[in-house]
Amino acid sequence: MKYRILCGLVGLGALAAAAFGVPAASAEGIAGAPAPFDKGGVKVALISYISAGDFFQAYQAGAEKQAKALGIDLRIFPGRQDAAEERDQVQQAINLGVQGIIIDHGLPESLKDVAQQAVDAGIKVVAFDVNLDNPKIPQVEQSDHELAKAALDQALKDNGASFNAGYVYVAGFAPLDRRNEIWEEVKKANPGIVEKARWGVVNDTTAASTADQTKAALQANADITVVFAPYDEFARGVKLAANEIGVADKLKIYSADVSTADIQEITEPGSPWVATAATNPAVVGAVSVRAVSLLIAGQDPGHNIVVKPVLITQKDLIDNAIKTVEDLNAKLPAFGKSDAATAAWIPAN
Ligand code: SR1
Repeated sequence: MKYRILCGLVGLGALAAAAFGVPAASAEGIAGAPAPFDKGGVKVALISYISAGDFFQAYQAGAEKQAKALGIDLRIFPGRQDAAEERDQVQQAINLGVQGIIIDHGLPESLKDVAQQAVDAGIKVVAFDVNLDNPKIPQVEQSDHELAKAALDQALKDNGASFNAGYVYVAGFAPLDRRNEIWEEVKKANPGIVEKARWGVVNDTTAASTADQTKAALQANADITVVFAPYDEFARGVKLAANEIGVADKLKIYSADVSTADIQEITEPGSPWVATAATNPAVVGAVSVRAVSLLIAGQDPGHNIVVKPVLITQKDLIDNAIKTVEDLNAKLPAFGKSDAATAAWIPAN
């Protein structure tokens, strides 16, 4: 009897939601959605290369929220910066019989063939920030060119076209490689920008390891006044080092990404971290789930799915009393939402 009442309530909820134009997910599926979402029970794997850090945690949270709204059983495979393990996880997901796989970052050479195996098994695959070079696999990205341009335009605005720079970069990560293309273009267009030192590391303690490297780089190049650190873990490391060696007042840091903890670091008195260009990573996670869901439903999300970044300056944050990512969502609608990979049957989250 209890079971019947519960079913009745779920059914009424779905009807009410549909009446207001918002489909609702339940264990039985979404009323009016295409198969298999009309019946529910869709399984998707989210396989990450990196899980630590604010960006990746928020990305995962956004993916989980959107999956829940779609009634998806989302299996999360934690990323430990281990290419062999990530590859193995793709094979595990194939064996689990999932209908969709989201591959979040990673090294293309260790993933291309297993991703193709998944496609051959009829599994729909979407890649975020890893170029799998496969026409069947849509690519989600944050428009890294635009993101780097926005941060570097602000650096030029604040510092003029001649300055000594430090640059934090690790080759081989698609978003960092795309941001690097813009850094190279900007240097070429502005010969007064001199890259005095380049450093960087991506590991399970990226900020702390970057801080160690930054201390050495800044001590050896006391004339660096600008650091381009286009990943928030890099920027945190540079800021930590600048504070520890007492040069924060002579330095300006331009970065990518934002989180509530980053906003606190950017707005604290005397912070050298003056601007960042960013998307809301939770929105990117939601877009990734929507893209794979469209594929599973036999619909086309497009091959290049782009979430647009916004420029966030220290001054804007302070002037507008923005303290959290939720404040940013409220003040900047373009940051809090994306219309990428949407459809009338997909519930907003
Ligand atoms: C190691 S790659 C780090 C970047 O991935 C995502 O694109 C985030 O924006 C982050 O900066």
